[in-house]
Amino acid sequence: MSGSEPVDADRVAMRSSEIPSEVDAILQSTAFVDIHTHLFPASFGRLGLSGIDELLTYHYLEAELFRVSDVTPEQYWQLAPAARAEAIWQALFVARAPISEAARGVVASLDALGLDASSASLTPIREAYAARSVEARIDAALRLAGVSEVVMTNDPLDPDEVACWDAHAAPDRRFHAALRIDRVLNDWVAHVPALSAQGYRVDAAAGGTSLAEVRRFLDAWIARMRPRYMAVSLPDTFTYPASDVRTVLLDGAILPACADHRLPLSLMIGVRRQVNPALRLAGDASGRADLRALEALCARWPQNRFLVSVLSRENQHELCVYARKFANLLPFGCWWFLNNGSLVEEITRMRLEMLGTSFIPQHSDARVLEQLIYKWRNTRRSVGRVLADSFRTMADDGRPVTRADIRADVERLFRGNFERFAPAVQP
Ligand code: RAT
Ligand code: ZN
Repeated sequence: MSGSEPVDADRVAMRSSEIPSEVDAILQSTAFVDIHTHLFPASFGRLGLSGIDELLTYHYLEAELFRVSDVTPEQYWQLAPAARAEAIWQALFVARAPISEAARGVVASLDALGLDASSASLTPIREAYAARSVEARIDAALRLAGVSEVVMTNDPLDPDEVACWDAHAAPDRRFHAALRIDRVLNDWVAHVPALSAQGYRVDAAAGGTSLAEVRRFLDAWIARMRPRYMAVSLPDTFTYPASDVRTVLLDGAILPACADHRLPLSLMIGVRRQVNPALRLAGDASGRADLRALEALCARWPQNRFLVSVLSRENQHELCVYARKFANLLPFGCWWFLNNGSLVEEITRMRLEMLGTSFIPQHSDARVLEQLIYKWRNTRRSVGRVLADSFRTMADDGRPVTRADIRADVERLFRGNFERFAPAVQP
């Protein structure tokens, strides 16, 4: 709907039959904030992935290749990247219909970009991509995805990424930073040398000056990146409090830094890293976590805010229950193996029933720029169905629905909740 319509049209009670199309129209015309991606602006050079070869060699599709083809992971990794893309194209798009969620996504993105997804050869698609600048690709992907801003994943211990910050890569106002601390929290001992190399006096036991130095490290990177939140992905075995280095670091450095800088901590819980290392990035799985750890964090750190996504379907209900207990907890997204239409509908329906609109339904987790297009198209489709059902049920129960109601709720879910929970902090 356009903003030029008379204001009262927004306040008129709608007929029940009008609700689904109105929800769709409002979802289409609202620009979303994508709160977790692995994307980068053009100034970050080769860290930012885009194009057909990158779309095809996405780890979701690599996992699917090994299910249908005789090629072994070992043989696959011997291939040059273009040949890997070729193998996936032939196996998953030419030899059979691309019916899985990840394969269909490539088709949807190509189609939206005006490219022929039924071509047996990748050559015309590669040529069309090559003709577009990175800047033009970013503009097109954001526009077609209906996304105005994305949040990156910024790792201060990744040498390639540090090089970009050192070179003062030009900021792009559409790309917000998120300070990712997996290496510190999940693999402390292995990363002590990297912290030392950046000038911080830390030791493997996290004793002595270590906590003060981690705090100095975080303060320095917060000043450089100006992140919207700090973030970590955690295993299904995550416990808190525990007698481990992770608890020492959380209590002694991470959570105090979040509190002082008024930054939420994003916890993505439930990944079982490298259950099949031969598959590399595709080798991670998911596991059910004990969310009492989350209860302890929310209760012990009431001044801190936690953005939380859980990877296991079985943890979703508990997450909603905890969100009802703790206002400093904001559930977000249907992450990774849950980003499928059926599960997004199920999870979003439950969240709406239990939390109203006080959650963030989805993030894209895009690693390749053009994935934004299909991931957000899918989200609009799934969430649209659930929202329309919820509004119709409310109208049946006696509270008429107006366009203003729908507009306000869509804005909350896909922009406002994030803006309020993780506001840009002024320097
Ligand atoms: O969704 C993914 O691509 C995963 O591999 C991870 O990147 C996950 O989203 C994460 O941020 O740890
Ligand atoms: Zn991610």
